[in-house]
Amino acid sequence: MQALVAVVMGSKSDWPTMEATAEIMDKLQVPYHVEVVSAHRTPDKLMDFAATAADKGFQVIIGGAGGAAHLPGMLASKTRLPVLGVPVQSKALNGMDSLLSIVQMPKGIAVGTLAIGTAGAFNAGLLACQILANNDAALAERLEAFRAEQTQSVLDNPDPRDE
Ligand code: RP5
Repeated sequence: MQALVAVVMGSKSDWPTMEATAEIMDKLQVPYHVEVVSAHRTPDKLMDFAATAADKGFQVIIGGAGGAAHLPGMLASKTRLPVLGVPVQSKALNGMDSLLSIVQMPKGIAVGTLAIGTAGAFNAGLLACQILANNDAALAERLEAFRAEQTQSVLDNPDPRDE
């Protein structure tokens, strides 16, 4: 099946975070591609990946990186596809470095930046699904069901002392 979302990350060490992106896309049955593409260690691969992504049929790119996190911005510089950036929580600065280096894109090249860590990774996948759902009625229904299930689970468990 054609992968619609490309999930790339700077290092294998980002996978425990970026797994959350895969989790929601698995749940919503959106086909995706996963690959390590490093802005620093494999810069030529990064440029080629971004330049050919639209022709390969991807509709959204999610880039997760930590530290001096150039990956989402560099991807965005070489593709017209929407790029969602996930700041991976770094050891030295807890992800503030990742967040600031992804979010502060100069005017003219856009990156949609999510929260630091697994919440951001999950929401990047969710947002990609929401973008795709504009042109996919079945996916839109699965999204509505996911949201209804989430709401119901909170309503069914109002006591904070319960598991
Ligand atoms: C970034 O450097 C990666 O995205 C990762 O978050 C961070 C550390 O990478 P490793 O040294 O663990 O490979 O490029």
